[in-house]
Amino acid sequence: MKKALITGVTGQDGSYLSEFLLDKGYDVHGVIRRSSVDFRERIAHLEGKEHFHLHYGDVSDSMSMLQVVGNVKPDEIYNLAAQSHVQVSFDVPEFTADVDAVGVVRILEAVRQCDLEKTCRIYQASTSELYGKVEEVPQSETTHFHPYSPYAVAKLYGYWIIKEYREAYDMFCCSGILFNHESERRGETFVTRKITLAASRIAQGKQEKLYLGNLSSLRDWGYARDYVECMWLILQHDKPEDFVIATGVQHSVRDFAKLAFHYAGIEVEFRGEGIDEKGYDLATGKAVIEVSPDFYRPTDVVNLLGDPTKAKTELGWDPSKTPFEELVKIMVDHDMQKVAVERAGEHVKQNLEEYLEKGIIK
Ligand code: NAP
Ligand code: G4F
Repeated sequence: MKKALITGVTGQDGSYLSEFLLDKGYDVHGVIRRSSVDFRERIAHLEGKEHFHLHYGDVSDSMSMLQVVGNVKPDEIYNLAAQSHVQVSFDVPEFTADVDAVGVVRILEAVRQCDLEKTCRIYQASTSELYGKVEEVPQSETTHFHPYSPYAVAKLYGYWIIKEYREAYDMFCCSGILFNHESERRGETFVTRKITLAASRIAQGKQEKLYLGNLSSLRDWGYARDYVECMWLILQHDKPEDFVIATGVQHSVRDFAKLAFHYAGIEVEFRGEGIDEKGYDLATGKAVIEVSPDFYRPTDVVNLLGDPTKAKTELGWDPSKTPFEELVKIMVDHDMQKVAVERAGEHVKQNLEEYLEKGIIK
């Protein structure tokens, strides 16, 4: 039985990857951080399973990583741990560098210190943000990097230190340069999930308006569930190499919002420009989407489109498994249901309070 160690196991990708590897028959070990709210929503359904184990650790703490790697002795490590929010990286640049850049070398060194460098394969969660202020469209494995945020600069260190250890110590370590991938488990402050949740709340009368930043920003959005397969394929390849993982299809934030609201039952038309652009509900004439400069970034990456040819030909991965329209629908369907359940819960609570107050129930 192969052993895999996943950092960032509680995140969107960590949860899907855990499911994927358990299905493949792996013994899966995840690194978790202590938090005052010990509610690990995305992996709650896996806790207690025979081959799923959790270890406390932190990639900013060398000793903890050394201990976890030494105890588990994994065949494969998937380093997904990161402060992964680009806008937040402008507020906490030093912390982002510690986790997203130096965290990578801590893992590589832990593997070497535990004498596992000849047996343990390492996957590094790299990103299309490396292309930043893009120098070529579409972007491939040979496109120049031009990082455009503290997050991207930190991830660039991660990319190069992986390459360095591969060449210096002959280690099997690789970067997957993943373009944006989303899901119903996506963090609620990333633009796609922010939109699908807001569309669901507005459709069910729980929210008035959605405020967004740059509506014209272009992304190559895929489904996270499909992308974790690629992480595994990269480590099963006969030689250690880096791969671009993307769909090869591009849409704007505006396109995403229009389609998400459509699936939530609201037809939206955008009018106006820049900060004055608004999305109007065609049935009521009310503006349901507005632009707020609070969500503008000091430097924004606006034209990401990946070329997945290498992953397709060398790994046999299918980049068109979940088309854009299906992804948006999956997310909206999930959030419509989530909001409906929340509303039902509020209703029950209200009734209960009323009955208690009136003494109908004690
Ligand atoms: P996510 O949902 O934000 O998850 C990040 C994970 O990292 C969480 O489990 C978090 O734990 C953990 N973490 C943060 N700081 C840590 C630390 N110091 N030590 C240990 N764990 C730590 O991110 P995601 O979307 O799943 O992305 C996974 C990885 O892929 C990240 O490295 C991200 O930068 C990269 N990536 C993502 C995309 C994308 O579109 N999703 C694209 C390219 C690359 P807590 O739950 O305790 O906070
Ligand atoms: O959803 P986002 O925050 O994702 P971003 O910045 O592309 O980063 C994500 O994908 C990267 C891969 O390229 C990962 F490496 C990274 O870890 C993360 O998962 O923003 C997407 C775009 C940006 O251009 C942003 O300016 O949407 C624009 N946007 C417009 N309004 C907004 C908003 N982004 C957010 N988060 N919130 C808004 O209200």
